[in-house]
Amino acid sequence: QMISQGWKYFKENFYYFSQVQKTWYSAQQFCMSRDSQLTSVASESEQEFLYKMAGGLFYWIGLTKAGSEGDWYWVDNTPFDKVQSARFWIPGEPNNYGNNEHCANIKMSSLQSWNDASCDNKFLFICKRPYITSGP
Ligand code: 2F8
Ligand code: CA
Repeated sequence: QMISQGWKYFKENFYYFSQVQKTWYSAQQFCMSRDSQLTSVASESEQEFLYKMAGGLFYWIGLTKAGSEGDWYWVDNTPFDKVQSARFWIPGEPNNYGNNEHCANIKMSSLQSWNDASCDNKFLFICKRPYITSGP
């Protein structure tokens, strides 16, 4: 059972808060090996759940850039809403520091908690897996 393996349940999904640090890509590979993906953040309540659980430590989330424009997207294919998501960045972020910050993490215990960082950095990470039931 997932709970006994350390997954936390919130609103139809299970979340895994790692205890080891990995690069963004390696973290996503780990999540996929557990039938999950680095977490998306699709609502304020989900963001609140995640930053509170993160407790001020740095955790990779499933947000990265694609294409020549470097548009942000969720690796689990949740549509990225740039307007609704703007409030979740730390003020001044994303700043693409050193022109090499193409992955995002939760860095602050605050609704405004996201930072863009180099995908090669090793951080803790959060996997998300939908809870599927067979229905009524
Ligand atoms: O001041 C914000 C800035 O802080 C660091 O760079 C000095 C962060 N780097 C990493 O987390 C690797 C930047 O991403 C951040 O914008
Ligand atoms: Ca940054």
